[in-house]
Amino acid sequence: MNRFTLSIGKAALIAAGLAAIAGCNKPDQSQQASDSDKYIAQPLVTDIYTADPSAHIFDGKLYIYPSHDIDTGIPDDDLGSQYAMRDYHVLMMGKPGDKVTVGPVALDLDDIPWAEKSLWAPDAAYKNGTYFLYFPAKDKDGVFRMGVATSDTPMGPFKAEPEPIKGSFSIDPAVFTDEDGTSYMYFGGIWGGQLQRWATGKYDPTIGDVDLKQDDKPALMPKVAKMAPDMKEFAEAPRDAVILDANGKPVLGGDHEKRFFEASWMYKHGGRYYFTYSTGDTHFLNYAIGDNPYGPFTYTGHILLPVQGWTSHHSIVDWDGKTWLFFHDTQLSGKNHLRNVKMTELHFNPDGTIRTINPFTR
Ligand code: FUB
Repeated sequence: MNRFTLSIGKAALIAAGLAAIAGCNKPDQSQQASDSDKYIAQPLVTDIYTADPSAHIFDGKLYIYPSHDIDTGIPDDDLGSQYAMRDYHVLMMGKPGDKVTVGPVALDLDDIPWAEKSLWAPDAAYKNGTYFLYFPAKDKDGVFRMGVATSDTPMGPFKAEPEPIKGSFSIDPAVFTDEDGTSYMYFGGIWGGQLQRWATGKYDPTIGDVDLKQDDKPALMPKVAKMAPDMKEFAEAPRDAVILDANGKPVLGGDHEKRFFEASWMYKHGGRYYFTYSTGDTHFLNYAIGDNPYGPFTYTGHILLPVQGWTSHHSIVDWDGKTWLFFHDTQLSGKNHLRNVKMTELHFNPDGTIRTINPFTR
């Protein structure tokens, strides 16, 4: 089943309601699932649809930088055209369990000179008094690039740089700052995220909408690049963050339960580097461990089993003495492109492996 056949099935169910959907960008309380106890966690926000949560702790408070899902009525396709998001809002929580504040618009598509559409999964970072919002968007040629915007507060508003980051491509930026103060961006996503079109190092639109269809060859790998001191450019050309299997060989393109699809995140635990990611069409969140920020990373296991909805995306942070997984599902809407973010505690075993989380109680 491809990325969107599931969506098309669901779209058939909602086709009768399409007229009502136009302009309906807020969760309808009457649609919300009544059997909320079947999920291990509840939506953090019910006023708007939110997805792809990148969580950070700034001055002891939790800030989540999510996508802001909207319903435009655009039909589903293999490129994810229905994910036609146009702005970002930042979420803030004072301490675990507190009510979440939904910030005003932090960045709008109309205020990004180079971007045409598709504000997908963002991330944020802080350095020397400035907050940085990193985001993917399609440029006027339909090619995903990565932009950066700055603010002097974590909630924004953010001001976008006039051009995308030089040498950036594909989607899902995740910026990790190591203990020595060096920051790295991890990024990439296959299928609608276009990573396969960069397989030769140059954008090739003829490569198609899915993957390279080379199941016996190494999979397309996520990318990593050190950030320049000003945090607005790459300090080097992006390189592969290679994911190895248990035999020390690159994970193969045909190994859909292990291979990288999208949704990079980096988390450091016990001095080791946990590269975490989504497997897309098999719907897992996985982790792979390395001993430096560039990898290679050895596939170790699943963090989260498939959630309700096609996409899975996450972040991991330490906060208030615990480790938290932020993720999303479609509890509020039942629709793949109208998601809601959640959080739940993550537990490590003594050997550093992660206890796999089931997002359902039944
Ligand atoms: O939200 C749009 C896309 O869906 C993200 O960029 C992917 O990670 C997936 O969650």
